[in-house]
Amino acid sequence: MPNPPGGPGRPPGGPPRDPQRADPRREGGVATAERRRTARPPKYKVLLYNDDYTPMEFVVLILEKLFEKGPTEATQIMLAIHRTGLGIAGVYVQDIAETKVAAVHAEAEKHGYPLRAGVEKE
Ligand code: TYC
Repeated sequence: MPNPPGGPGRPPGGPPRDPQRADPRREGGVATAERRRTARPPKYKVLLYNDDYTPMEFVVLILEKLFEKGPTEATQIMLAIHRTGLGIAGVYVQDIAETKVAAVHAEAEKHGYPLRAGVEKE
């Protein structure tokens, strides 16, 4: 169901809230009653680093298979890494991000390529 007018979580009836304050989630955490019960877990960027030896096609394949990118986006990310030195392959909770890094290294080592990945807190 869509949110009622005036913001989510408001009981029906009563005066409309000041529209500037319609959504307490935008107020810096004042409305305790409407705050999330569970904090969102911190997210981690998985970074891929450029090197001179890993083939471009292999990096595109890694981005498609391990990071669920389509061919166009995978190619754009790979080229950005090639030009700038690093790029973001995806953003995940910590244990997933670390598992992705290990999978990149395992796959690269299997093929004898020096491709490296790492995580960085968002
Ligand atoms: N620089 C590599 C080449 O010219 C391609 C490459 C792109 C390597 C991205 C790693 O993360 C990387 N073959």
